[in-house]
Amino acid sequence: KPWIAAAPDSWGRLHRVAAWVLLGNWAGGSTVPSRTLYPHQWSWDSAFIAIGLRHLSPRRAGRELETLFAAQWADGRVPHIVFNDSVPADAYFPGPDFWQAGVPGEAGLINTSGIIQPPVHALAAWEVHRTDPNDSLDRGFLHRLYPRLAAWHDYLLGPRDLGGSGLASIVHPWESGMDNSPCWDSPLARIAPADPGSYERRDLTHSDAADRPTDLDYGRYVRLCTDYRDHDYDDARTEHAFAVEDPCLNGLLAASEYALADIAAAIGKDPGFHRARAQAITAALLERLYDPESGLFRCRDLRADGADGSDALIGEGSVAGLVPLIVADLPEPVVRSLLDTLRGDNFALGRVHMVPSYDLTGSAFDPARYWRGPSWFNVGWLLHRGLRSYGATLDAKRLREDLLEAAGRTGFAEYVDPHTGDGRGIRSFSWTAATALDLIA
Ligand code: 9YW
Repeated sequence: KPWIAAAPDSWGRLHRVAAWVLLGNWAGGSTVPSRTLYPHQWSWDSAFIAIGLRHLSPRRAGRELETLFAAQWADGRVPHIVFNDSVPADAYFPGPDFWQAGVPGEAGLINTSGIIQPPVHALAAWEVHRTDPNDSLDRGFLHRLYPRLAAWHDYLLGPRDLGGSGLASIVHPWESGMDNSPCWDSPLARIAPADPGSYERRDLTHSDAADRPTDLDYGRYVRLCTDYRDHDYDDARTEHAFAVEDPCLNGLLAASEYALADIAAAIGKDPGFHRARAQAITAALLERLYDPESGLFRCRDLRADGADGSDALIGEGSVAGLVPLIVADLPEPVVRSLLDTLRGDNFALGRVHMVPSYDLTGSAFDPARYWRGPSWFNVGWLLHRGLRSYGATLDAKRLREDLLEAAGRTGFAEYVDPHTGDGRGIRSFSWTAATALDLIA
């Protein structure tokens, strides 16, 4: 089989460059998000990367996921970073010295972080398998991964169901994958920042400070990880001063649980448990996080005191609240409202570049700063999938062209300004290339 198949339409050149970017970021057993800014393996990045890489080599895409799951902890959690020991320890902050975490591997200790990222993995594993099902089954890819994926979801719905509601909670903004989203401003305001002299940021060496989280954000991020680390990352013993139910993470969990059902069926196991669990997550999402007034899912702050009787749904409108569009079988009125919100003035689908990460009319909107406004390619890919699955064909077609055009024009930027379309952050970013490859295929 050819490694790099020809692209089916006019995106042939983009396909070649995307392949070149992605293969150039291959580090031997997995792909780095970026050679400069992120020189290790990141959890949800690897899932998006595998979804694109499968079009170049399904085996390598499988390896990407298996490398990540080789660093899975005994409690089922999949760490958000797996450190590459051939990179200097101070290349990224917080590095292995900070986390002091890891698991035994075949070639010694695998250093990892102690927090998580959204569970896109079962979805990715299923897509990788579907690319070449016979070869995948012959090699036992799903057989090996299935128990690990199931343990990962068990962790999220077990120790991480902090609200006892059937949803997983995040205990750090980094766990959302949308680090400095305005949704975290109010829950973070309660956290005392760590002493700025106690650590040194590394990200500003490679990126413009105006495009990145602030120093105050970082102080709070460090405080939260330090508390978790000092309690051995034990969810039962850590106070978790930050605890939020996030619709993006839980929407991905529901979609991944459906994929896990397909995976179970493909290897001759009963899919019933996973189907029922996917339906239960979907029901909890709708019950706990859906806000019919705004046509958007919201984040629920489990530590808001609610003394005034108010509920703890966070007011800020983030694109995280539209991601549940990838979940199957949502009630029709919910789908209709989500589509209206996507097309309306807050997210302006078709009138701005891609889909902004935060409400365009929100008071915290900033077109340049990371997850406070810029449009991201992984999120665009997810929404494209949701639009297609709910029959919004024209919107999906336009979004696809928009994503591909922006990826090519910006040299596979990390994110773009939704108003001008200018590339922001670093270039040759892996999931930008990977999602482009998948959209072209
Ligand atoms: C950081 C790697 C990661 C992504 C996250 C993104 C960013 C790490 O980069 O976080 O240092 O800011 O927010 O979603 O996985 O690409």
